[in-house]
Amino acid sequence: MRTSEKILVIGSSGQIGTELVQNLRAIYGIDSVIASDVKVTEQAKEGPFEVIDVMNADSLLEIVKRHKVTQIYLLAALLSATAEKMPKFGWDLNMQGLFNVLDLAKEKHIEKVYWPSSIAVFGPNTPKINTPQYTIMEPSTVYGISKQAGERWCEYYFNKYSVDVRSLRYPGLIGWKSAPGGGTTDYAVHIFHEAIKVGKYECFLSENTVLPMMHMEDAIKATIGIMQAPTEQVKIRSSYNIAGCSFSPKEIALEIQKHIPDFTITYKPDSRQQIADSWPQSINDEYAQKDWAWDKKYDLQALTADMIKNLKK
Ligand code: AKB
Repeated sequence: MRTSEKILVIGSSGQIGTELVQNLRAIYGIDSVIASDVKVTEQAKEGPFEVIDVMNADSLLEIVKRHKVTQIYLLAALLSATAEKMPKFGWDLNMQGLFNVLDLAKEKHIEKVYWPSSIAVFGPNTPKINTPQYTIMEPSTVYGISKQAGERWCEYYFNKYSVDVRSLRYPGLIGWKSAPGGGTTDYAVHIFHEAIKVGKYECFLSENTVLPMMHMEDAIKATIGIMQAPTEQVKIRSSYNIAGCSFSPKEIALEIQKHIPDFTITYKPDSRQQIADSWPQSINDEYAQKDWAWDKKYDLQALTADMIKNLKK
């Protein structure tokens, strides 16, 4: 592995960024990983940090040049529920941010780009069970439309300009170190906090809504794994399906009750139900397994036990 790597993580104080920065710093060293967000956060105390508005291409270029950045992980985005409330801003942020970073790679200022896609690229006409890599997509949310368009642009920049861009379609991500914000799958994190704090949880999705989910440790392993994979192994340059485990609110509540027997759950579906109903229930990730040896660690039982153990601490 190259030791002269300089990595910029944009949107580093969010759910994924918080853990990704810690993991990248453990591998590459603190000074080789620059955290950045639209405002100064606690992360600024832990190592190099820049305030970056990803919409501002000039300041992005200045920071990339100043730090001699070689790789960018672009995590700044509006997630599904928030983007439905601000469709125009959601589209602008999710697309312009991506163009600004892809253009840096096209103009050879950086060598490699990571950009997250999502199961939101799929829509109501997609086969819901074991959703294949290649299938009907037709997303019905602003977030999903921006992710699908983004995937097309990533592949385009790879084919036309040889931009080394790599991407994963994340399912709902569940971790104890950082909180999610603005997603439809967020309930699967909140439920643990509430179960431990007050012993009950009101879920904004209905009890049998099955969605694909993943422990954050697996997501970080997949993210760094695809970025470190030899170029020739990364055969899909739009975005790879990756799978963790699938469950409904009722199933996770039953699993939590094995650790906290008095835990109770009630259901009050809101506008996020419609988004969840348009998404797959389970994902086929055979291409990721075959191409760059992706393998997950956590199932629902292991994920629940790990969340409860760590949040109780
Ligand atoms: C969301 O719920 O919007 C995200 C996602 C599945 O991409 N967690």
